[in-house]
Amino acid sequence: MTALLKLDADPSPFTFDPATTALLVIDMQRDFVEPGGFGETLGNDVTLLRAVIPPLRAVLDATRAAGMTVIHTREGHLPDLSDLPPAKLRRGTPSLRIGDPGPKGRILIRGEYGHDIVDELAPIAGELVVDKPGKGSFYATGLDEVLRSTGVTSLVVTGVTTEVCVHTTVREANDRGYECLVLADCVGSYFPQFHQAGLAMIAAQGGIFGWVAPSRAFLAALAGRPALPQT
Ligand code: C5J
Repeated sequence: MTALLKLDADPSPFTFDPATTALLVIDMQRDFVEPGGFGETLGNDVTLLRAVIPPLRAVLDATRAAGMTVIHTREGHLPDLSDLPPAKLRRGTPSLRIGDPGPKGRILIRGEYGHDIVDELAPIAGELVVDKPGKGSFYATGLDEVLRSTGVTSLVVTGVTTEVCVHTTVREANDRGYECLVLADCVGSYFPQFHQAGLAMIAAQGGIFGWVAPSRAFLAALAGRPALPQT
């Protein structure tokens, strides 16, 4: 039996069945949100991304309590760099390149401390962690097969960064037929203007890539109550 829930979203109400909806938590890794990691080597102020952690933690708690599927992703590369395209390695002028030793271990390398998910959002037993070499969560991973085999048709998308890995993933998911709701305060960017534009692009043209809503609307829908107005 389906139990459809509905919430106010941009550009139109979003309807979902918790049984066929997964929470996707994208790349909430120390490498992106803490000093000394990949994000900082690119010259970014990583403190901007930490605002995402408290609302995302509340969403994580609620989806776990509701028994929904939770999937985490991590961007990174094998220690021998065999899955790292030379173009990605050469790109830009970072202070440290992917694979170089940094204060939190080798930059963006699987198994290193910096590559793992921050303590506040650490996966619990039973939650899938998808390791991905690219920006999109579907490229060179088994994510699509996992979602299809478990009957997931909708994604609640969170994580970092809005215009890079979140956007790439939403576009990939949309092309594969998934309905994506992006929680505006649970995604973040080093560039506030890109964050705003990224969200607007998702909901524009009647929801060309999906829907956007604040996490309070999603939490209220899960709890079966009207969303509180924003304070
Ligand atoms: C980036 C990501 N920004 N997770 N990765 O390189 O968005």
